[in-house]
Amino acid sequence: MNFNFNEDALALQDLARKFAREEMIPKAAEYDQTMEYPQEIFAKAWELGLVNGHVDPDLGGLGLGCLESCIIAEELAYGCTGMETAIEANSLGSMPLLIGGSDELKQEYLGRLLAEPIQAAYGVTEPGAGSDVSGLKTKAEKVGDEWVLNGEKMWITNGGVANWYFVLARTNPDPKCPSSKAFTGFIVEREWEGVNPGRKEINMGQRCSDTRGIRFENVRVPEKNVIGEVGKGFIYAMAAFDNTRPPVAAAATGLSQRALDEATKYSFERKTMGKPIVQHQAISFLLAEMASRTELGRLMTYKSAWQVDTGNRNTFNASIAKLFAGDAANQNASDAVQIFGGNGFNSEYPVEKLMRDAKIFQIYEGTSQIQKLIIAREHCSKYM
Ligand code: CO8
Ligand code: FAD
Repeated sequence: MNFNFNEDALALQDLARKFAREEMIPKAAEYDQTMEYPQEIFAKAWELGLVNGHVDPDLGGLGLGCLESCIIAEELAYGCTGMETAIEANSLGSMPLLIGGSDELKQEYLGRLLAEPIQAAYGVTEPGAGSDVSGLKTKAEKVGDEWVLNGEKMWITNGGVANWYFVLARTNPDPKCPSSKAFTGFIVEREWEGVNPGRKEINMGQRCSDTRGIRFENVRVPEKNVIGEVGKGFIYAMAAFDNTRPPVAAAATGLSQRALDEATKYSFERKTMGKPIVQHQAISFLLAEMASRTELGRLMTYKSAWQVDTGNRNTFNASIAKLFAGDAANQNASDAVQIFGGNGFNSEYPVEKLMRDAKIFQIYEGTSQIQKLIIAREHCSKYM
């Protein structure tokens, strides 16, 4: 592993950092309050090449590696994780297609994302099945040369704004059929008849990100919109996470770094008992712990991304990175609020938003408990 970034990666980092500082931070509080979808920010980021960077060059994309995507995700998340989630959801939505889709399908749907600043979404979770993906009930049946899709998805990021969705549906009704053969992935367009996104959900944090339920009622999906092989959708959906959990861990690290920076600046300014609070060891030790967590989360994120870029299976390390960085973001945000004292609890200061925004990093893209389940399985399999 070598984390001396090359010139291109450093230029991307600078670009994303400048964008976060100049475009995102000044508007973050307003978008948090209004909960409006940040289309203006999305479009500017898209113009700069900070969205969809993972799309292959032969499809017209930048072909960025996972590590470069993580560098961008961390910088954007430093600005606002609500906006960053809205941007990063395009990678998650398109990842199963990149992994399993035909060239024709990729050209059509990834081509759309490159042609205009529009969104994609990843539709797996349902009201009755989140952690237990194998338990999802949305089904697709082959009728003639089309598939007919029925079911309901829940908590879909970009659900109300996406042009198209990746939808995972059961195509083998036999309950004994293994997950690796029972589900199929489809590309479903927002404008097709029978596709009904619900109301925007009002969440604790990352409030400008658009999260919705979506109902699919007798939606007719052409055969060409099947991703890869019929029956392999579960595998594509899981393999996607190996690529997207590192950027989620990177975003959590961006939030950790922001909490650390805000808390450090404040602790130099705020005085009690005749000296800046940074000179109280209790405060400087909190900063030391926050700095350690940020560095460790970043290192594990880089390692799990580097494995993707070097063609190695990273499931174990991606889950460790997501687990550790998600917990680190929550602890850092909480410590930052503590260091700000009463001001930390107030929306005039930036850290209460960080604390609300951080919580979802322990829930989406697999809860912390599910990351432990994956880490334990991967670990134990080496002993069997
Ligand atoms: N790669 C390839 N194949 C895999 C992988 C993988 N990573 N993982 C599992 N598989 C295969 C297995 O090898 C097995 O195949 P086979 O039968 O041939 O051996 C098959 O899949 C079944 O695997 P399991 O037996 O492990 O399946 P389980 O039913 O036990 O379930 C999990 C496994 C890990 C519990 C799975 O259900 C899971 O990951 N749950 C969590 C779901 C999750 O993370 N949801 C997130 C939804 S998206 C989201 O939240 C987006 C948030 C915001 C987005 C914006 C971006 C910031
Ligand atoms: P459950 O699975 O019901 O879990 C409830 C609790 O039980 C959790 O603490 C969980 O960790 C624990 N638990 C469950 N099973 C086990 C087990 N086997 N062992 C130990 N503990 C367990 N999904 C998408 O498909 N696409 C998206 O774009 C998307 N975006 C989201 C955005 C937001 C804001 C939110 C809130 C969710 C989003 N999700 C999305 C869904 C998200 O991935 C799920 O909420 C998450 O995976 C947990 O599923 P659940 O909510 O059904 O909780």
